[in-house]
Amino acid sequence: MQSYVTQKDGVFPSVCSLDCPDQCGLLVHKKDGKIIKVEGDPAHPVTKGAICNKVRHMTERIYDSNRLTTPLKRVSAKGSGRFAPISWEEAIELIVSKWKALIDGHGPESILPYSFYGNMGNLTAEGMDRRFFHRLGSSQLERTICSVAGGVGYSYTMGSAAGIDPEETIHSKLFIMWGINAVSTNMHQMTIAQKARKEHGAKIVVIDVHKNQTGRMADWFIPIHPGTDSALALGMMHILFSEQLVNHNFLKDYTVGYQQLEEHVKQYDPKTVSSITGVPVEDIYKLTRMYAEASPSFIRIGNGLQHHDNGGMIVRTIACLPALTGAWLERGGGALKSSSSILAYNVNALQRPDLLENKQTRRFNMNQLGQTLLETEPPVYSLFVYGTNPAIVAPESNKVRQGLEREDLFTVVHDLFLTETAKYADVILPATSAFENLDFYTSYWHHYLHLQQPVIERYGESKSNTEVFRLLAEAIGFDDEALKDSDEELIRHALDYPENPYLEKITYDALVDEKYIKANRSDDFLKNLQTPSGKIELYSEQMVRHGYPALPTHTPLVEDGHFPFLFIPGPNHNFLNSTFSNNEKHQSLEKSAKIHLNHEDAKQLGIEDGEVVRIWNERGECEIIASVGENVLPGVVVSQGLWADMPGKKQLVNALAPDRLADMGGGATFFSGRVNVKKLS
Ligand SMILES: Nc1nc2c(c(=O)[nH]1)N[C@H]1C(S)=C(S)[C@@H](COP(=O)(O)OP(=O)(O)OC[C@H]3O[C@@H](n4cnc5c(=O)[nH]c(N)nc54)[C@H](O)[C@@H]3O)O[C@H]1N2
Ligand SMILES: Nc1nc2c(c(=O)[nH]1)N[C@H]1C(S)=C(S)[C@@H](COP(=O)(O)OP(=O)(O)OC[C@H]3O[C@@H](n4cnc5c(=O)[nH]c(N)nc54)[C@H](O)[C@@H]3O)O[C@H]1N2
Ligand code: SF4
Ligand SMILES: [Mo]
Repeated sequence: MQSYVTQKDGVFPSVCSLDCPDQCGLLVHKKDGKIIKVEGDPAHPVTKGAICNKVRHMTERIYDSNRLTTPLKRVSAKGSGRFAPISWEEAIELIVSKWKALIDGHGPESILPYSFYGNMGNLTAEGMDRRFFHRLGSSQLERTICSVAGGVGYSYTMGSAAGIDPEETIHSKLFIMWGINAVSTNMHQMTIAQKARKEHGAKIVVIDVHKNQTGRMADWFIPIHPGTDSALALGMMHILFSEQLVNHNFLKDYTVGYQQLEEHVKQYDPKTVSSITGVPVEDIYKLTRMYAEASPSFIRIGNGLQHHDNGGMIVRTIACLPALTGAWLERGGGALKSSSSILAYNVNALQRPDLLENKQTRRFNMNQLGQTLLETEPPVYSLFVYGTNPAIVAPESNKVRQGLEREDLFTVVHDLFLTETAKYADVILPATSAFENLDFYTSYWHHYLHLQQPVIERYGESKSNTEVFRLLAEAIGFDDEALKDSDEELIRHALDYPENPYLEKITYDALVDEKYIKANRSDDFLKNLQTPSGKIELYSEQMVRHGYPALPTHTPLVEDGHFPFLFIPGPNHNFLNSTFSNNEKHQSLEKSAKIHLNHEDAKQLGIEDGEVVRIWNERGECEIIASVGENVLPGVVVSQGLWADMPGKKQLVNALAPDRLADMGGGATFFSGRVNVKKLS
């Protein structure tokens, strides 16, 4: 087959590389060897030709005049952002000589890789890089910034990261969008819900702390106090048991511990729950009866509600609800947090953890980068950042920046742009865009695995992640075959995985023909749960062993200073985390950074809509335009979007976010910080 790259003109299949559940099928239009348009692939069974505005403007990002074209070396003070071009040979030599000296003086654990899923391609995000850093024996990173707390919580109840097939939700009669801003962050789930509403009168209920675009589309929007969702779910369980709305046969056949749960939820009477959550007593009854009557009913569990101190327990608790009504038995009934177990591939073959000799190698939680750089003994002396932009996206940004400013820290950043993080680098390496690489993609929402074949030539002198780690391995003198595998070989290793029968027919060769293939999930999901008991664990002995209560429980948020407002700095519609926050087109779509404030609070503080306010706590401060209204409850402040500070504009919200860890998996607690607000005089 002729490669897409060598064909100057035409339309080529592709897949969206961004960290977004939808993982849309794309068609890339080329003229004279350049991309001129990116659109949705109408043949894709789930995403059906619809894509978001962000990616419709992807060409502007790929060919942005600020894209990096050559390696760069720092030529003045750290953080000043002044660099000079160097060759790849010089860049690799600089890195390797520095690392060799560090390894001689301080051992390989003085080096720390820091990465995330800026490109979701499995080779790019967790392929050759993992092999390389295992072989190097560097410190290891716990990649906990996104969904781990909820993932662990969900698994305590359900055994793995799997729920119903989202395509089946077209049959659902009730959609509860719980802590998810689906219009912005999972648009095709919203499309399915709206179609179900039109075709058979399905209802859409949104439970959120902010009435954003998703809330506005709901049939019923339920505002809730941040971090109290497990109390609401427990109150629903209280009513389900007390009004005999539970499915006893299902509980007997498929669950463990329902008798203990029935006793336990007696304490969560609607009045108590209302005082915790702010949801009126009659609404708790109404929601519960609606949930019990609608069949099939579907709960889409978002990521927002688990970015809290108690986020793991919140998701663990909500995940119990469908078992009480037996919703799982109906086609289109149940819940979905993530589908990532469905397309699980051979991670050990791809990442080769066996190459790491010292199994006691120290590990750092990525949510605490500032602490790691400032307080660790013996220190981390070198950081290699790729596929992430911690100067903006990590909590406690002021600490992160202080850490990055350390003169004795040697920082390498591999990215497409001179990001806020790259400004602190000693060496910057230019990265290819996903359209320039071979890779495979596994959605964490739908059940399709995609092959991405390169569509365009590499931009300037940029190199892919896998190429960079092959070069580093060679220059440092590692001659392991594992560090020489081609991208195609890496994909073949990853897909060779008999342990996951759903992948049976998904091979590299089949993907070259078909571009995307659906997991073959033919077994009975409920009969193959990966919990210790093989059943849905309403009562979990495993949790007791891990130091948690056995039954779902509401635990309040951690005290966070004495500031009056809870601050929820969420993502926005036109950026993807910090991606696009540096592209003019996307900035103009989003206009400006804002905080949403309840009009009662605004009145007390003398703040008018559109005025600039100062928000601060002991960690940092921002000055942002206030949007006053009824989109948030009193006592809550919400911002959207990960904007960088700009001259005269302090809008880096993560300067305010805590780097405490959530109750499970070392997850992030972006949304459990408190702030004060006042009018900027
Ligand atoms: N347009 C766009 N799409 C994206 C992203 C993006 O930045 N922009 N990011 C991508 C990534 S990496 C991820 S992880 C996902 C995240 O997407 P989502 O799963 O939607 O998560 P968030 O947008 O963080 O939060 C969802 C909602 O939770 C609400 N929330 C916060 N705290 C609470 C609470 O205590 N209770 C309840 N009920 N609600 C609460 C917030 O107000 C928000 O509306 O989206 C992905 N898609
Ligand atoms: N306040 C607050 N903070 C948050 C969140 C929130 O809701 N609120 N959300 C959190 C969540 S859920 C997540 S997932 C994180 C995400 O945070 P990040 O993982 O940092 O995601 P991005 O900001 O999109 O940055 C990805 C970077 O990778 C680069 N990149 C893209 N492709 C490639 C490639 O092929 N190779 C290399 N080397 N680089 C590439 C991009 O140019 C970009 O600079 O942010 C977290 N931070
Ligand atoms: S960001 Fe999400 S919705 Fe937009 S094209 Fe990519 S996968 Fe689709
Ligand atoms: Mo995320």
